Amino acid sequence: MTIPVVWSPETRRHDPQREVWVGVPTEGTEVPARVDQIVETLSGHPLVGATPHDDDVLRRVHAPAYVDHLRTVHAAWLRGPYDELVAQSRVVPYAFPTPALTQGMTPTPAVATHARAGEYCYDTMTLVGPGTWEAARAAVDCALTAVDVVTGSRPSGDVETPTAYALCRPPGHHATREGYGGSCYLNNAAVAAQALRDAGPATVAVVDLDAHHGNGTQAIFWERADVRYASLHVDPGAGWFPHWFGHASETGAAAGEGHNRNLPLPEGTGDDAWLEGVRVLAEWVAGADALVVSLGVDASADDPESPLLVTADGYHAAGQVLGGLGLPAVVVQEGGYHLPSLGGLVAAYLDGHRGGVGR
Ligand code: SP5
Ligand code: ZN
Repeated sequence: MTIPVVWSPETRRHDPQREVWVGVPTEGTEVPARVDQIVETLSGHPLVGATPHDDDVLRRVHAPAYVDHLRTVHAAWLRGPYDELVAQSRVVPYAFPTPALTQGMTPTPAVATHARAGEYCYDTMTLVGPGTWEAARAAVDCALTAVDVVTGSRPSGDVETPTAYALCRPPGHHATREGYGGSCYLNNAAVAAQALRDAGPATVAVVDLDAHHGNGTQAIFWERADVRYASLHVDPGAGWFPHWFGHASETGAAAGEGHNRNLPLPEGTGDDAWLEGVRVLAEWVAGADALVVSLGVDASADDPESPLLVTADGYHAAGQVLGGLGLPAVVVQEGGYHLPSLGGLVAAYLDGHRGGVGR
């Protein structure tokens, strides 16, 4: 059985070149070659080109002022002109108006682009370059086109089992309503969930298998009961990104109280305990009308960005569990950084989701 793979060559245009981590420029791991690896490995599935969608859903999931900032900040940087002044063509913030600075006062938006960047970007690892906006926006089109496939407004070639995979890059689950970080700019999974809601399903569940907690998705749906967020990830309490969120005590607020669920896992967790967590989350979301899977494959033992030890067999089994829910599903790519194994892990998940046995 095959699953439509929605992609766009534009997603390759984001080339951050580095991540500034603990003050040191390191070689980034969220690289354009990830797209090629996945496309090549999924060659047995039908490839669908993403179609352009307007900004309607995007501007309801994200603050319009943030969307406008992301679209324009690189051009502003070039006018800086930081490329001439400091030989730096990528937008990198250096100061952040967190409560440590603002102390209850309302800050006036900064004039300097290098300060303005800190109003929307919450870390130093997530650089904006010449093609970043185009790639992130194309990733949103991948997610929205996958929703079209699943909701039947676009032929999928297989109407019985409405499932589609969106090859989104850059990833999205760390992007909040008003900002970006963690290698993420626009929250593709949140856009998919909102678009599914708009298309009919009364409740949507987002199950996040990325090794890191999807703090952005959690934040976007924090006060909503119609989109439930469930995540399995390395414990931020053990010192892992996103550090401040992802704890089991975070259960939502207001109308969303009880509609958020985090299962933090210890470093070194392997298939058995991870799959037990997948089953717990699957049971918890079973009553939903549609499913979004935030498919990060960085929980793999080979991955350089996480200490979890999940195997391809584990991802295959996770696909069987979530596919077994029998819900219309949009599977959205999140993290996963070990180029040689990345595509195989995605393929393993998708084969499991569609009830396949082989890889
Ligand atoms: C979507 C996603 O998986 N984002 C991951 C963000 C976590 N990155 C934080 C850790 C950065 C440290 N990387 C330095 C490793 C040196 N190779
Ligand atoms: Zn991750």
